Amino acid sequence: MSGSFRFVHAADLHLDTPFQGIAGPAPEVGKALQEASLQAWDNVVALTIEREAAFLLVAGDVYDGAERAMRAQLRFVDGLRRLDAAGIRSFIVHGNHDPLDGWSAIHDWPAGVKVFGPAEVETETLEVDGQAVRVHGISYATGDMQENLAARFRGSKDGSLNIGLLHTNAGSNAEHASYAPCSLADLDAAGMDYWALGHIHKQMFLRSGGPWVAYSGDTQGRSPKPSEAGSKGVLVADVSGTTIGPVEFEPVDVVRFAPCVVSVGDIVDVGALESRIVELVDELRRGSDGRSLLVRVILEGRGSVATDLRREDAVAGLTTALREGYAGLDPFIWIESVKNRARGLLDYDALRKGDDFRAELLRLHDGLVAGPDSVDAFVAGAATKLGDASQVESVLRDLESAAPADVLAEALDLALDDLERETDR
Ligand SMILES: [Mn+2]
Repeated sequence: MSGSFRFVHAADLHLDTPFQGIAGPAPEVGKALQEASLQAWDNVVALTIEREAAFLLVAGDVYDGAERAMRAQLRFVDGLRRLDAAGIRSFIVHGNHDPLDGWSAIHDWPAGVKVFGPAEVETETLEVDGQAVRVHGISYATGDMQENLAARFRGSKDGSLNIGLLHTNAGSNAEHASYAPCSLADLDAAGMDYWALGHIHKQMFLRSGGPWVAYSGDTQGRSPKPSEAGSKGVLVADVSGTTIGPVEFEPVDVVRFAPCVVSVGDIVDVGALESRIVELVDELRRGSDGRSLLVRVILEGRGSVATDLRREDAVAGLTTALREGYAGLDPFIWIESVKNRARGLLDYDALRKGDDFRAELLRLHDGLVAGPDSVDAFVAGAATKLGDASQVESVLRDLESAAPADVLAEALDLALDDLERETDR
């Protein structure tokens, strides 16, 4: 049928980004990281051509800083040239990391490229396979954009497909800085069929149709933070007439940040811990689409092994041993760091014999679990003392599925942990 095509939505390329929070990488890892954002961009271009997309949308933060490294600019325009040569148009807006008042070494863009200006929402109209498509966009003039730019967008109700291209914090996501803030209602009201958004680095759909409101996320993870971990890529949207869908995620990243959480509860010694970590990292490798991995190992829970891990240089030694085990692999695996949050086993009986607050807490706990009715009375009493019963109730609602004794045991553990930490100081 006519009007069948696809487009690719990318954002937050952060070309030539400096990598944050990476503990002393090996030289080959450092080199790979330096290239990663640029290679991810090359992957975006290759994927767009391979999937025969009609156009590419880039929703801001092409560059990481106003300085805009020369090689990042050259690599970007190189990619756009390849797209143009393949007859694929590119639509670009700039965001808070790469506002239009930054230095640009490129003044002459390939013919098929549209860089939206900052003064007003501009509209580009094209025809793809007999379907009229209008791409609306606006760039940030300066980095500190506080205006609700989404409110300025207006779609055409003439049978055309309307796409909005914007760098924004939609729905006030508290984990990200608030630039060009707007609400989901603002986006709904604009008359778009698809909102290609940038700024939030985690891929997410705020709406899946009517209209689509999508963040493609960044193209290459940049740190071990949760929003930067896991696969990174672009969205590929299939269109038929004015209907969009499916919209699918495709990874384009080169190096992937992967958290590896290890519960030390049943681990007998450091040797067994190392084996367990290797097993978990193997699992991560199998699910990594052939990408190189930067693994942050997080040790959690209570176990006897925590005592040995507390010895000087124990964690550093474990880190080195793991790194040596993965040396020379391609794609590489680099143990970024080992975070030791494991806690020692508590000898409840010994604590009960004491005369400190921990002993008192244990006696309170023991009394409560002895009689099921007393748990309810305790919760009611605690709610009164806290002065805001709803707080306690809402916590309990979250825990509804858990048995009261388990909840109490968990609370006891947390409290004893805090007290232990106080004693350590
Ligand atoms: Mn960004």
